[in-house]
Amino acid sequence: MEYKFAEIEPKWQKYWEENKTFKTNDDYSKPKYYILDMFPYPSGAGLHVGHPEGYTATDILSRYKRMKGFNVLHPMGYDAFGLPAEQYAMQTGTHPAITTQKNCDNFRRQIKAIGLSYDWDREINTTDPKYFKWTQWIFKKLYDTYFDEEQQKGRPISELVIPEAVKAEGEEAVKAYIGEKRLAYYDNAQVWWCNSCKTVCANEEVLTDGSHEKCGNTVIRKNLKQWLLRIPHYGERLLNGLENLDWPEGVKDMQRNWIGKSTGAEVDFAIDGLDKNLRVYTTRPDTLFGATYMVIAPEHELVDEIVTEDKKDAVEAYIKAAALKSDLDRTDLAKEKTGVFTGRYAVNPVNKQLIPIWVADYVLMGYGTGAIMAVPAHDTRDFEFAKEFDIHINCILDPKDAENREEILAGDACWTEDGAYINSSSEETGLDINGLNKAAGIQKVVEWLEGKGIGKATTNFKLRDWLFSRQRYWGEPFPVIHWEDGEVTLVEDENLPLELPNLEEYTPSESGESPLANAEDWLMVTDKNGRKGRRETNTMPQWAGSCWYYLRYIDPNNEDSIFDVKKEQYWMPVDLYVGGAEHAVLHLLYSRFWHKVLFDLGVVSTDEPFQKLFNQGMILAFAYETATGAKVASDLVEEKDGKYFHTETGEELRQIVAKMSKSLKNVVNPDDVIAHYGADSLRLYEMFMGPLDERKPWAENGVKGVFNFLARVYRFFADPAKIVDGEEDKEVAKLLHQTIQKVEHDIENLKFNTGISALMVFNNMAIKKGKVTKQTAETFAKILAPYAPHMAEELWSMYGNAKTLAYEAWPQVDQSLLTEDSHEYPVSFNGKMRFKIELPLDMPKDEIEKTVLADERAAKWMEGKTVRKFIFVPKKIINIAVG
Ligand code: ANZ
Repeated sequence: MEYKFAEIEPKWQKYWEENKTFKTNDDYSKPKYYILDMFPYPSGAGLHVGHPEGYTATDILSRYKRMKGFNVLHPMGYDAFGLPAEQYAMQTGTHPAITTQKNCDNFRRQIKAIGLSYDWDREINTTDPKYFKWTQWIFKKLYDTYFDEEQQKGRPISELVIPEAVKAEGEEAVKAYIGEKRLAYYDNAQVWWCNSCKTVCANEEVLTDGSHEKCGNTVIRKNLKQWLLRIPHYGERLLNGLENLDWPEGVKDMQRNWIGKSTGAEVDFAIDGLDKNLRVYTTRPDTLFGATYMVIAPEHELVDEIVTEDKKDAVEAYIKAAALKSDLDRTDLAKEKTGVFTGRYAVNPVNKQLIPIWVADYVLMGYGTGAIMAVPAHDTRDFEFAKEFDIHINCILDPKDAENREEILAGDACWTEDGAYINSSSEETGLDINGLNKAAGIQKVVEWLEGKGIGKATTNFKLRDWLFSRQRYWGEPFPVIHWEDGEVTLVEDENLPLELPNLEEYTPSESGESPLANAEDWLMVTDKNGRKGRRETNTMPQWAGSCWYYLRYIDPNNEDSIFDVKKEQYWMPVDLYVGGAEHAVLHLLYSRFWHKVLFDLGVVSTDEPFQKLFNQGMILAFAYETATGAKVASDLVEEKDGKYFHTETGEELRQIVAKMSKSLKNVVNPDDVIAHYGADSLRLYEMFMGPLDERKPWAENGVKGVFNFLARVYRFFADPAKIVDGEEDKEVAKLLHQTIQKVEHDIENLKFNTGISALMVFNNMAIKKGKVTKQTAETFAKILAPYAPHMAEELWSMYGNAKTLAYEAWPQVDQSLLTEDSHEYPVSFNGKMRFKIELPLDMPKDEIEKTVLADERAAKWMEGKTVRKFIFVPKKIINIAVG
């Protein structure tokens, strides 16, 4: 009864494939369950054991739900645009589509070898023109949508009401007005630019010293025309939508922080000597009396006007230097504050005092209005700045009980907590908030500002417009044409998809445009009137394809529309989405944004895409380091009696747990695990390692352990001599039903590791008893099936069943077998558990005491001692105090 997994597994994989066992039909008569995995980027390295962790979990649930009578949608695909294929193309000239195809084929082969029950007829690939046709279509929708503030929803741009005043200004003004409302727009945006590589760099590619990670050349800030998406309009909706989602709290919090809603006010300060106002955003309008200077961001549009003649050179030099810094560098609290005085003053509206206007890079252009009123007495950054540049500090909140009150009142320390207002009245303007508390202070000042028409309450979001273009070849082309007269038009739906041209050269063009600028034939277009145009050369970022892929699985081969409406209504929302925690913000926020826009436009029927989210924990591996902490590759390590030594130096090494990485040579390839132990062992071990959401190290021994379990299962359950007819033994029947209940409960709660333990316990019992009935054996095969489907199918067919068990009904728990008539008590002596004893539930206490004390196992713990107390808690514990 040898467990020949290498024969069993390919046989069933072939059966499933040939019979299309897991093909999903849109059977509306059944309840649906949509289980989604985060689809992989098909890298050249193939799968690592981290991928199958989430995939196995969702596969177990899918197989279980099918047996529970659900119509399960469980698809797989590839997020296949991306830089590596393009870089490979630059080096070798191999078209990225070819590399990608090869990698996808390898991923598919690897995934199939794990026996995952995907419906392969629904496979999608973001680089397939039949797929990205619809990515382009959605982009067009974004372009043609505006956000109606009043209704808090996206609406077709054709419904936008143009104010009369704008109309009066003429056609250009109307166009500009519409352009400002579109959710997708084309504008100058600041990007990092590497002059030696002639490419835009992502923030992550720029090192802290301002150099390009790849070539060491100093990058510069450059203004380039880019596509941007107005995601901040959906800030409020994205925030509120989180409430009803069954997502990890940590992920929700990260999204909340990223959205970063704050409430405050915009206030206009008159600029001395100019007929202009400087508008600031503040969360603390109540501190206006403490505003002793102002700061504008170096990129602020009024800088040139504000700077006085004698300060021009200094300010210009400062702005140049600031352009080289990242936002993080600029706002880091620990960094030294820098800035320069513009020579000009503003008028503080609450007391008419003149306060200096500075340019400083700790104020960012992309947040609020890009200008602030600085309140050094009560804001740490402003305090540091004022100290550095010797600016007046005016304390307006009495810290009352603070230890260093005198220091604070004198402006020698910063106070950021609440307090009672002082120095907060002005005879000249009539405003007085002295004595109020913070909430009342804010309210009074905002009302006063609104009454005077110089300020209003506003909400701000940290969320910025999403920079939605890259200077790359291997991405979705924008369906956009820029005409010589300045007009921008989109490619008509019937001409989608707009495919990528074939190129000889994948290196970026001289001008810094994407390689698409080299594709002359593709690039230049002429309309029927002879007007010349040029296609957009940027491509979409990798996020685009992954923003909506879950929708295409619903109807992946539909050529006429993005999907069938009825199918979408049936399948959405996704019931469970499983993937890595690294996608807590960007991917999940971006797809929620697109989904909400599509919802507003009536394309999808739900407001949120993913009802439940679960993050699997990262799989780590053992690694080795020397006494000085130097890492040693795993192939240079040998084990002797539980200790680890360097094979070359003989030095003893420390075993640590680290991320799998090529350099540590500790990456585990699922192909190797399958070759040694089989796919069912791989699956089982992935789940048995520990709770799904925890980080845990891969250990070869553990794989051996679950392999031994499966081999024991096979030796017993595949042995006809062990499978008998007749009535099942009472104890076996009871444990079987307890096991069904436990496995079911654990699958429903994604606690796969403990479900496996229950299966192991049952297997031990069966082996101990030496036989089980055929009915029991069949039931066991069914509850084993989600975990170890190849083995389960094999046993099932051995028992004479002709068809797959994938759609057999999940066994019903016989509750009557579970009602307890006895309980197994742990028995402790002086608080230490010594043995367990099974006692009838209806046994009176005095008889229990007699039985326990008379048990031969108790004698050892009572020898030479007397029983002082016998504590008995029904259905819980027995504790005996002896002394
Ligand atoms: C005066 C003030 C007094 C402020 C005080 C704070 C405390 P959050 O809460 O993150 O929204 N600020 C506004 N725009 C800024 C920009 N573009 N770059 C840097 N800082 C900016 O932060 C809002 C506060 O950050 C605003 O309120 C403003 O400083 C500053 F006791 O105004 B406050």
